[in-house]
Amino acid sequence: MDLSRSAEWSALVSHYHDIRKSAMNDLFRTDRDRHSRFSVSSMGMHLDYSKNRITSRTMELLMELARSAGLEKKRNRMFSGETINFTERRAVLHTALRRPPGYHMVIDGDDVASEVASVLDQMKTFCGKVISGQWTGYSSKRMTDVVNIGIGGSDLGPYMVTEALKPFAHGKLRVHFVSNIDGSHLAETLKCLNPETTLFIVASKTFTTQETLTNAMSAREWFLEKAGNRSHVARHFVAVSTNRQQVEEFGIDAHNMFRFWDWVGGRYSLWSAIGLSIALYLGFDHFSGLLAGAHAMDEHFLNAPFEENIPVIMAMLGIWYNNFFDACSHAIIPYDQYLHRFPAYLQQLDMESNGKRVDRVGRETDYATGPVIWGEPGTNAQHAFFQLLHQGPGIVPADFIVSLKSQNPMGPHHDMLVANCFAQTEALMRGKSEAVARLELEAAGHEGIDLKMLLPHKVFPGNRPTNTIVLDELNPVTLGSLIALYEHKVFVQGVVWDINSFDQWGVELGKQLAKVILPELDAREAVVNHDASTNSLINRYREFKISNAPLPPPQLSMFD
Ligand code: G6Q
Repeated sequence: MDLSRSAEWSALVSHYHDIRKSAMNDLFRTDRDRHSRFSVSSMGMHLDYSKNRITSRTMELLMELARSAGLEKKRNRMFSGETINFTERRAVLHTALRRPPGYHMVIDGDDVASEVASVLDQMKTFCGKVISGQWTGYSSKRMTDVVNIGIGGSDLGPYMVTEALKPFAHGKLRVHFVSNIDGSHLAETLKCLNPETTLFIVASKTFTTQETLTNAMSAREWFLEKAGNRSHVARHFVAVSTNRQQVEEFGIDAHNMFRFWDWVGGRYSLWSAIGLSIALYLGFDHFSGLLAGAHAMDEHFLNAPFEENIPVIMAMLGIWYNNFFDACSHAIIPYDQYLHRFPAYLQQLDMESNGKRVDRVGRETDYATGPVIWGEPGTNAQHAFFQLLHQGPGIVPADFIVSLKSQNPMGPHHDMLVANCFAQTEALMRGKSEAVARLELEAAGHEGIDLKMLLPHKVFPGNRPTNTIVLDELNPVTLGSLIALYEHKVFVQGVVWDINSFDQWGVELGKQLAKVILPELDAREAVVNHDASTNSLINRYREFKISNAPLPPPQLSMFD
């Protein structure tokens, strides 16, 4: 399909011209059913999307666009394990990881249902042993700390989930995440750990990732400094990977390897054994709850009509702003401190999936694709970047996420949090007109030239769109549904934009060049084979290294 020349796209362009000046305030005033028409409740989650610049006609046209992109068929192709990630020749089956057993599907010779069930069993048994203290370290002490060493998809999901579900942790294990190649990350983490009671999970799909392997090797050195005997590594290092050979070469016993499969993309892998740190920290039952919540969202995505389908609605609203209002970013504002890593997690999910500029047949798109995703928890965000949301020149659509139930009821805190969340979406929509701003200034005693100078700064244009997602409670099940909601939102957008949401070639070039530069940092002669800027940066560091190199040990002959 030639998206931007399709009849459905053109209809949206002309509808945009009809609607772009309409004010949401007026739409609410003239339509008493607006809120109930533009909200959906399901799975302990309420999506209110009535504060968007839409009418019923907008939604009809957006759903027509989704249908014309073949969404239904493409959604079914993903769920049934077809090779939709065609540039890597892989199926995309993270949904199978959270599907109850009893179905039949064979991918690359793997009987998917039984493979998944057997790894889940292995995880369950292992978690049981570690949590109960039956699994002991080399000095017969139980484990107190788990360190997940991984990066990207092998870090962001588990880290985000363990932070989000802290109140559900059983408390017998602490969990830590080391991802950055910057030695400070590992060093700071190890400072508070005892090798006798620390379990390392080396989480890497490929087991070739430079950062993860380097961190894992340094962690092993740190461990062996105290433990001494290499045979002790087996009690303290386990691996999650698709690459058994590399895992064994690293020195990890294959019995302590938890496998997953090529048909699980890195950024979609928290549901696989990559979630081992989650299962250890929360207990296996809560990990199962997370999977169940995600599966409920899968079923909803598969079965709900588009008009009531939460991921489809959110995806098409995103397309409405990205492609027709030229909004090029999207903010995620969880009014929940436990979700403080959720925007960072979604950055990878969305931007690595849909940050593509060529369509499926390799043509450059003449329309925008993935937006910049960003955000921070409210209310902190209000005191930081909300200025731009309210009075900046363009619109930044935003998702506000809040729970009815607080995990830490304490005086007025939760009421204040919720009031701020609702007030911000109201303020973004309502704005403040020049007339109201003038009255307020006059009431405060301003007049004449002083009032004239202040007035434009006090006006809020309003009409700024938001979605509000209200969870009954943030718990393993609702978090599972929430994450799966965004996964499917990203999928729908990729389908409409006709891009491959499941590869990530854009991360390769920098890695290749780093391999060239690494040995050059120790070159004896000045490096000259890059551009002038890169040469100069390399040489600056080289010279620093040379001038700070430890002095060679004194030669005896010098004292003869
Ligand atoms: C995600 C990406 C990427 C990947 C990391 C880690 O979709 O593929 O973020 O997860 O590069 O890769 P490994 O798990 O192979 O170490």
